[in-house]
Amino acid sequence: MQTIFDTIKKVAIKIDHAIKTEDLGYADSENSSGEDQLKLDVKSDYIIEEAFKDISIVKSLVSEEKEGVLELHDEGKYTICYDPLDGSSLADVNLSVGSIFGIYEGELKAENLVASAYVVYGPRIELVLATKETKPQHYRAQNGLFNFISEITLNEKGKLNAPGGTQQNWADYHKTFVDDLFAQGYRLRYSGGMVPDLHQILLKGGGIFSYPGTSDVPNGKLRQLFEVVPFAFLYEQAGGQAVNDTGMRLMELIPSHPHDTSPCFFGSNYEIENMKQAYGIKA
Ligand code: P6P
Repeated sequence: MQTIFDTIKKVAIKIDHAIKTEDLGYADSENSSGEDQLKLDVKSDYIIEEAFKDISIVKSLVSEEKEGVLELHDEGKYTICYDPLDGSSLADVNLSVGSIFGIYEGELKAENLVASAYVVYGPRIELVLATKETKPQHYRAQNGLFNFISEITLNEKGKLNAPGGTQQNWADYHKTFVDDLFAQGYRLRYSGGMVPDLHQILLKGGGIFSYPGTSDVPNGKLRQLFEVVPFAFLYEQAGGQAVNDTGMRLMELIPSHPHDTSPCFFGSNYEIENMKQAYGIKA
């Protein structure tokens, strides 16, 4: 696993350089979800694929930017599902973006995730990773090297509220849930970038990020294998919870297609219990 983590560190430095030096324009292509691709999306995906293609323990790759599974090594042990540059359109307004990696062993379902990592490209390059044996480990890059900062633990209750999705399409009970937290004094922290938004809650001790099913997107927008499950793993390892709109653990998801999405709630225990109550979910 260390080889995979070391490769992610190398990839992070290269993608950060690309963000800071290359064209922010659109490529003349779409990803498998039909979204226009930025040249940076394509470049970041290429950097990651090139980095992992010669690592024999990597069986295959699944990218948000490509359809299907890229088989690499028959004798490999791990499949890496990744979003090479999540929230990439934020780069052209100089907001933070990120890369997300889910490392799976065996069938591509949440319970088979054995490690997770994400990189935040912001004022600094930061990396958070965890295995089943560790709490999330926070690193910060300096002069191209990643220095360990601390282990991450979520408080029982936080102060930050990151409500995603188009508000006019929220269910009434979801709006009540969100507004109730603000009435309790929670601070709005939402940039439209999943990685920096979830990173902030982890580093600031807690709160909740929600991207619910909505009338226009009933199954939510965020992809299970390379966005939702890797963060669900990290939030649970940090002592928090990660559930869908029925209260099911996101770590029990079984996607039927690599690009399946899910409504998702990541947060400290107090806020997730608030959500379950607002959604009428029996404890
Ligand atoms: P909305 C970025 O496009 C992304 O996939 C995530 O990074 C982010 O959390 C979400 O979409 C934002 O979506 O609908 O709030 O703009």
